[in-house]
Amino acid sequence: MTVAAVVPGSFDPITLGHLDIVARACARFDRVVVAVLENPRKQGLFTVDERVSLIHAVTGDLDNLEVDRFEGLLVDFCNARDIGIVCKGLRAVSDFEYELQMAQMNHRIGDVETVFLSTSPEHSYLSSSLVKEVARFGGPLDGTVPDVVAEALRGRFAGPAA
Ligand code: COD
Repeated sequence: MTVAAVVPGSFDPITLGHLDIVARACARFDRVVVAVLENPRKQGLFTVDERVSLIHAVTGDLDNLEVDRFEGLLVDFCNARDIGIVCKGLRAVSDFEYELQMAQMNHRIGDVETVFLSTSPEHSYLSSSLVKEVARFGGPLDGTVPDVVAEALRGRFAGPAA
């Protein structure tokens, strides 16, 4: 039996924390799909196309990984792609409450189980929002995002402060 998992998120942009969870998911599941949410109500720093290509650029070594996008409910994406497991990273207790609610709702409305991987300690403080804030003001990005993402962030914030 092939076990497939989805790692969903906004990935605006992908950080080393995300990447760690994705790589660890690939080591445990036969097939892993990173699914980028297309949210028409929320404009990101990067377009969904840009996020997808940054993810491709930093995951080339993961043979059992696919990158896709979805709109609407995650469970509908899972059903359409024949995926039974949602794999999420947990950073802190503050993540847990919301993630637990989402896991329970996803279990109720779709036939999916959620598994949580605990963040690696060196990545526990990382979020896309904080990384964008550091980048916006020209701060150092080493240890937070892959080099190609750091370059994209610097390019986005080049010029007069936005
Ligand atoms: N270490 C480990 N894990 C991390 C880290 C880190 N440093 N940073 C982020 N993560 C994990 C997060 O915990 C999350 O699980 C995942 O990576 C993605 O993070 P983000 O911030 O890119 O994405 P989110 O949290 O905005 O993504 C939310 C979803 C898109 C998954 C969610 O909103 C969703 O499924 N939406 C679709 C609508 C739906 O089906 N809703 C659920 C019905 S209840």
